[in-house]
Amino acid sequence: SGSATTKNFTPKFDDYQAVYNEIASRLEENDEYDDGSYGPVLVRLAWHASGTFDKETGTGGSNGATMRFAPESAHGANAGLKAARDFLEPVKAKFPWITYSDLWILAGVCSLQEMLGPQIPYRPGRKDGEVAACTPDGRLPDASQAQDHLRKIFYRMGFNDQEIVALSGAHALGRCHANRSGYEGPWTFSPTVLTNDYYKLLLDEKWQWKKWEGPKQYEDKTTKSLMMLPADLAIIQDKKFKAYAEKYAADNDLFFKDFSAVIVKLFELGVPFAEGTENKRWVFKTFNA
Ligand code: DDH
Repeated sequence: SGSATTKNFTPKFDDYQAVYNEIASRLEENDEYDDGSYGPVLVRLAWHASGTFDKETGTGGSNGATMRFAPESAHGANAGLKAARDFLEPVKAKFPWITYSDLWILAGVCSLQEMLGPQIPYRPGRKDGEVAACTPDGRLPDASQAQDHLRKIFYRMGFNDQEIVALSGAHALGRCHANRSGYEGPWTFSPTVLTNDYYKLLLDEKWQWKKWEGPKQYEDKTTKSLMMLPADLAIIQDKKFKAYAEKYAADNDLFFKDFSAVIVKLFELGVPFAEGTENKRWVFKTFNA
């Protein structure tokens, strides 16, 4: 828009809603990708941008969008996320005033809401960083490991056990790709709709080792078409984690409420927001409401 090219342009809610709408309409247009949506991989981009945060040093987090640069773009955990970054390039070109770091998180928010998830309040304020701000490899979780590792990784970001379990419900969405992580398959039967099915399936299905040449992963005994990572099974193997998984399996509203709260926290880790904005987050209107 004309105003967006004016010097000293200060974008407002409506300007961010326009970016939201552009992402949502591109999600609809590009429905041939994967299971029919770029939504899951955009959520993963927002999560991997944020999940590098270290509360001791204040480094990492979504401020900076340093995954644009090597070495961070080449970290094993980020394999395949170029598809998400490339998807957003035309959006960045149309709205050049938004930072990559605000755009990536807005895309995560938009995807979660458009995939029928809860409202995810949002505030802008992230600035793009330099290559020197790239985080070291190894800050994101390793799928072959279990509860001790999950606690080490997520406590470093500042999360507790309940929050670890609530965040893990994001695996209702998307799938593993053998050519990205080495793992293969979706966690649920509806990988483009956010539900509490991840917890239900974890608890209700019988999970057995998949017999294949790839890395150790589980398959459901009934259909052999779903998967769980060793790190997913840890959510029901650990007593404290399991108690939360049972609550979320029984109550989708509770899952939505807790998931929204914890994903807002994740997306804001380490971001130096302007003072006085903590209680001034925006809720975007869904595109197809
Ligand atoms: Fe995840 N995740 N994730 N994940 N994740 C993968 C895919 C997706 C782990 C490993 C993997 C979260 C936590 C964990 C999403 C969101 C979130 C893949 C497959 C692996 C491996 C990648 C590929 O092959 O393309 C592990 C380990 C953990 C953990 O230990 C807790 C969290 C917290 C989130 C979140 O969003 C809050 C999403 C979405 C995907 C699907 C991506 C896609 O392309 O589809």
